Amino acid sequence: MSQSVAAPRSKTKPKTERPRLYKVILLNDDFTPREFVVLVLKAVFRMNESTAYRVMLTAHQKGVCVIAVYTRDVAETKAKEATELGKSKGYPLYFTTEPEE
Ligand code: TYC
Repeated sequence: MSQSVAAPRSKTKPKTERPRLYKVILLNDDFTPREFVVLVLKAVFRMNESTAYRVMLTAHQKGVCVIAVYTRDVAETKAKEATELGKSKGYPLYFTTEPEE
């Protein structure tokens, strides 16, 4: 009676690399009302009032604030959506994205 022995499986590199993540960055300006910035942060980035206020204040004081990290598509879509909300009210509010190191 012959017995078969399973051949060792070849070692393939598992394809589990994580997608690169992108930061969404809020830039300060001199014209957008603070309350409007807070409103946009709550609506687009699902922040609560106190987090949104803290983030707005950081951008106001330091010039910029990293507000969240997402996959590229999500980061770009949210940054665009938030910037458009400001634009629709005539404000220069601006969100940009940047890859994480
Ligand atoms: N600097 C604005 C003001 O004094 C408020 C503001 C904060 C605007 C943060 C943009 O990213 C910003 N009205």
